[in-house]
Amino acid sequence: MTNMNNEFNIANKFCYDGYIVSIKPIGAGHINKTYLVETTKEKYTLQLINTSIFKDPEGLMQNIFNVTEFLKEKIKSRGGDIKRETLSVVKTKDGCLFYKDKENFYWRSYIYIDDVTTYQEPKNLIVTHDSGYAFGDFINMLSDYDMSTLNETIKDFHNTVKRFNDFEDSVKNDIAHRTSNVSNEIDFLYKRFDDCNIILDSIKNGSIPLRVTHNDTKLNNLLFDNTTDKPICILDLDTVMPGSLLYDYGDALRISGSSASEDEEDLNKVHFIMDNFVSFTKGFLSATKDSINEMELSLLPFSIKLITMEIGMRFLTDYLNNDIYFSIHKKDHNLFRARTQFKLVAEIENNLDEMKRIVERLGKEL
Ligand code: GN1
Ligand code: MG
Repeated sequence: MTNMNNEFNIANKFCYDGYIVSIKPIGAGHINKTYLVETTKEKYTLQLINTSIFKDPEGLMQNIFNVTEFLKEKIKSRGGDIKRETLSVVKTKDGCLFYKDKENFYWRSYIYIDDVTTYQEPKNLIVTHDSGYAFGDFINMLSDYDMSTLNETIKDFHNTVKRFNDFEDSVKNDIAHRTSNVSNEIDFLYKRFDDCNIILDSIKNGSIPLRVTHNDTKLNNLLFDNTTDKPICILDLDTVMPGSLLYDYGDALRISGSSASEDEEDLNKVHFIMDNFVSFTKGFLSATKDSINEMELSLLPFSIKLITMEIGMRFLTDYLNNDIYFSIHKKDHNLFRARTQFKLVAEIENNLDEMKRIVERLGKEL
């Protein structure tokens, strides 16, 4: 623990059961830094909130606390286990939802959920189906949560047009002198500009409702119980905000529909798997069948393409901006990530008509 003195002092500010025995870095997120803290009695997660991205950490923690308390009531009424089926915020010894250190860094802590597995890539069709159900069920559970009380933790998070403008700026500014390496990728996005406003327009004209959504439905944000191999808990509630069901569905299939990891360098290994699409969609629809509307249903296939393009665009923008947003672990990491996304977009486009037919058929079976 010699290098962890700072983390040890921070962890000591939280209201933990027992004495701290170890602290070690864990997690695969691109944004916040995460540690596992073990005490003589319990395990906890300690997280440094990335405040260059989350500008209002206090509003963010208030969201998470309120949402998890709300979820606990729902879980209790279903007879579930509130300690395993949602996050539990651990307050500081002063009763605060976060600890602000001397350098104005914000820290938070949760009870660690043990005996679980996370998947970076879809493991099999059952896991894929169950992931679809879990993300749909999350939206259901929050369907009567008062969205006007939520702080917007990142403005315009899934505003694809705004993301495109940011991308255009990064091309114009070219601060890292990288545009010449990526002219194909830049053209790829310019050709698809017209896609960017389709979901936004439908939200504006009211044909797609705003709902309380997760907004970051990566497969590795789901915890699977080791005994049952069923998803039990959804993590990473930083971006729970009003949004569209389509963002959660599309973003999840960006990962759960892919044959390779998000940063696979060998594009020959990257494919959109139609069987995964079918299984995930069946799971998602079995959870959302009573609330999804016709317009949402018809845009499900397109949403996978749109969100995959949006995230790829964000990776490329960050590459052009000299890698200031997503953590990178090797040279050109953001470029590899962008390329896998664009490969998936191209494959989804080729399959789009068939995907629409499948969703139409599944819709009739609801
Ligand atoms: C970030 O933190 P993590 O890895 O769950 C990002 C998501 C991206 C994702 C791409 C707040 O999520 O929007 O889809 O990376 N989160 C934020 O892997 O920007
Ligand atoms: Mg996240």
